[in-house]
Amino acid sequence: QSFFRPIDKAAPLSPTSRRTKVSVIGAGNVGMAIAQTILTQDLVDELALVDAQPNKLRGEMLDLQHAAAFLPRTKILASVDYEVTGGSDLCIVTAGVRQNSGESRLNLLQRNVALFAKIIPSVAKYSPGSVLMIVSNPVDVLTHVAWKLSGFPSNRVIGSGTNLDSSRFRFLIADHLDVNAQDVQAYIMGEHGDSSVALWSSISVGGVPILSFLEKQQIAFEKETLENIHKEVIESAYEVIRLKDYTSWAIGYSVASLARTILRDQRRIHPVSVLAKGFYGIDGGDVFLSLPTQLGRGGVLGVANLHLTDEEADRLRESASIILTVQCQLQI
Ligand code: 6V0
Repeated sequence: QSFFRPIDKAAPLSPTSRRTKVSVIGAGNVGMAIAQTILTQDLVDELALVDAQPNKLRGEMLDLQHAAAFLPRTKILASVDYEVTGGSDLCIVTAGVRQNSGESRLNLLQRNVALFAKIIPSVAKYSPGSVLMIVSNPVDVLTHVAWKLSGFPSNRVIGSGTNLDSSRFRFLIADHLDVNAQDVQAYIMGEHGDSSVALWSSISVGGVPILSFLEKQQIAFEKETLENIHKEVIESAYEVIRLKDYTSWAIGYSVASLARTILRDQRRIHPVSVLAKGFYGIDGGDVFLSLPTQLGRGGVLGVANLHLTDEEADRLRESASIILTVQCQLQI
C-alpha cells in the first residue's frame, strides 16, 4: 500500500521531460569531493559512482544517501559495473593509480593509460552522447588518451586542466590586493603542472586591468612579486599534498563549477584542457592543454581569442611541446 493515495487523473509525465545524470568514475578523495559538491549544488537528478573497490564504493554511496534529509532530492547509485552510468549527460573520470616508491612519472602514466583503456570504452559505450571530463593526472595527457579511446568528437572531451590553478591564482591575487577573488579575472593557461603560463597581461580586478589598478591605488609592485605568485600557484598542490596527503575541496568546487556551466548551458569561459591544435600558434600535433574555453551543453563551444604578449605566447607553445614530448613516449 502506497503512503499517498494517487489522484484519479494524474497527468502523465511529458515525454520531453528528462533527467540530468552525472557519473563519477573513481570514488577516492577527489571523486567524492566532486560528487558531494555537485549534490549540494542541486545540479543533477541522478548521480552514479563507479570504483574498483566494491566495499569502499558502497560505503561512500550509503554515507551520501544518509544525508538525503539535508540535500536536494537526488538518486544516488553505485556499482563496479559501468552499466550504472548508462545515459549520463556528463561523465567525470577521477580514477587513478598511486605512485609506487621509486616509480618514474612516465611509468605511473603508463599504468594510468592501462587503467583508462579499461574505463573509457565502457563509459563511452553506456553514455555515447555524454561530455567526458577528465580529472586524473597528468590531466592533459590523459585527456588526449581519453579522446583517442572514446572515439568522441573533441568538443565532448575536456580536461579539468588549469581551472583549479586559475582559482588558486585568483585567490592569491585577491589575498595580495585584499579584494574578493570573484572580482579577479585571471587565467593560467597551458599544462596543469610546472610549465603552466600565467597571463599577467590580461588580469583585471572589477573590470580594471590590474597594472593600472595597482598604479591607481599607488601600490608598489615588482615583476618578481608577480612571478612569486605564479610560483606559489605551482607549489600549492605539492604543499597541500605534503600537509594532508591529497587535495580535494578546491578540485571538488572547481569541477562542480564546470559541471554547472555544461549541464545548465551557461556558456561561461573556463580555462580547461581542450584540443589546442590550431589555436595560439600551437601546431606541433594533437595536444590537449588549457585555453580559455567557452563551455555549454554540447561541451566545448569555442576558444576565446585573448591577446597574449610575445613572451606569454612563447611560453604557451613551450608548454604544448613539453606535453607532446611525454605523449610521444606513450603506448596507447
Ligand atoms: P585516490 O583517493 O587514490 O582515488 C582513486 C580512486 O580510483 C580509488 O578509489 C581507486 O579505487 C579508484 N580506481 C582505481 N582503479 C580503478 C578502476 N579500474 N576503475 C574504477 N576506479 C578505479 O586518489 P585521489 O582521489 O586523491 O586522486 C585521483 C586523481 O585525481 C589522481 O590522478 C590525482 O592526481 C588527480 N587530481 C587531479 C587534479 C586536477 O586538478 N586535475 C587535482 C587533484 C587530484
